[in-house]
Amino acid sequence: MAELYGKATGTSQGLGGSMHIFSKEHRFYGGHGIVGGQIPLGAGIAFGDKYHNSDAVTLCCFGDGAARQGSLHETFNLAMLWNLPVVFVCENNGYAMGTSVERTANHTDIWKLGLGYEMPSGPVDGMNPIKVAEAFDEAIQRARKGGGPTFLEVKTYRYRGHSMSDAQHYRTKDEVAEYKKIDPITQVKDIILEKKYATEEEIKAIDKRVKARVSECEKFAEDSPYPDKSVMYDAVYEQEDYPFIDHKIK
Ligand SMILES: Cc1ncc(C[n+]2csc(CCOP(=O)(O)OP(=O)(O)O)c2C)c(N)n1
Ligand SMILES: [Mg+2]
Repeated sequence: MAELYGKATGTSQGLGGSMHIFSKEHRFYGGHGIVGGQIPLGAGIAFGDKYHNSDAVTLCCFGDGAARQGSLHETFNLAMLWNLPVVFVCENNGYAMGTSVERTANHTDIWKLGLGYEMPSGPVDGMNPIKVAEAFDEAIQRARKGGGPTFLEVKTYRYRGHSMSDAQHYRTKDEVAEYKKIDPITQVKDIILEKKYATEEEIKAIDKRVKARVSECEKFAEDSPYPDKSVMYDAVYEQEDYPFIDHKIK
């Protein structure tokens, strides 16, 4: 939350902001401002793990818009060639900003992009959490046993606009309402109640606890200081003799 607010107490010391929430300690490597930039980076992290004989598996998540970037193909090729422990996850939420999947290519089965590289690939019902868990489990186990990459196209939906300035003229309210009927969180709640894993009251208590935790995080972020000007160039490449601007902080 503090990173989202650009505060010094954030995981990237406030230098990353919403697009570069990053924690090496927790193996959480972004957010990337360059759409699809994380695809080759994810394979690079998996390469590092393999090189160091770690049993870690990288989950490399990106959107349907990002899947149309050319670097996906170079990455898939090398990930297969080097048998890297990585699961590529395309979260197909139907839109890249306001551009529907149908408008970005002549085919809409994004998972099929893996087939050209003989990568185990398939669609997953992203509105069904159990199906998602099963597909991820299988892919992670494969990577951990030395079976290499998997490509999962998780078909889901984005209820909200891309940003606050998105007037959502590209879809109807009915379309959004249809997806809300099969909301994954509601589905999980129904399963929990049906199987009597918890009562309605217990779920309400969990909701309350989570809301309190989020408010606590918000307050922590609001009360934290902004980073000092002196760290502005700490995490970027810097050329000492850059001729055009005097970028040294006074
Ligand atoms: C290389 C690049 N091109 C364009 C943009 C502008 N941009 C930001 S988000 C976005 C759409 C991404 O769509 P998708 O991958 O489906 O992700 P989603 O927004 O659905 O999470 C675009 C085009 C960018 N950040 N980087
Ligand atoms: Mg998208």
